[in-house]
Amino acid sequence: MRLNTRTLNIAAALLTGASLLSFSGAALAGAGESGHGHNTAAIGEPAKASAAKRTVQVEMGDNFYKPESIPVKAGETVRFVVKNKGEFLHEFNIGTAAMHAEHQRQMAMMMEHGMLTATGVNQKMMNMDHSKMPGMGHSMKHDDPNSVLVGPGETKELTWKFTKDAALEFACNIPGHYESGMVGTIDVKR
Ligand SMILES: [Cu+2]
Repeated sequence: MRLNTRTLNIAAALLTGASLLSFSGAALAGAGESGHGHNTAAIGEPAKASAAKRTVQVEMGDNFYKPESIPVKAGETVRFVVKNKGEFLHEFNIGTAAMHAEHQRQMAMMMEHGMLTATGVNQKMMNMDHSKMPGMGHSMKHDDPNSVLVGPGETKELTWKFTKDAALEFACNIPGHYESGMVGTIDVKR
């Protein structure tokens, strides 16, 4: 385990002030929902690919999406086929701007603890018990139903049912990527 001074300093910096309150609050809230850190009911629900009448192809690069906006209808089930043409690991995550901000903090932790690298997922580190690490619950895993992590050259799928009107975003929450443009809009309208 890598617990040098730098790790601790960065963890401490991440956990100061307001972020400490919101991070531990979210971790507690997440503990009751079968290990998932997010309450996804507000944005819709995961669905089977066979339930989708529409497929949207999404291309990811370093660091952008094509297309940059995807309009959907409330009640529609959409199958997203996400191809990573870049050289780095990227995420396709459906959520509100607030959910992405929260997820960015978690992914910064996963990166810092070696669970994620610039090019992939370290399954051994991801499966370790992280309960002794500052700010990390033992259920800290990248297993959110509204997200896929796609390695360089890989293609993955995510099928989502959008239940009600909402201004959502698809985003990559790997540290630095959202800020450099890996975010697009999903307008859900009746
Ligand atoms: Cu990315």
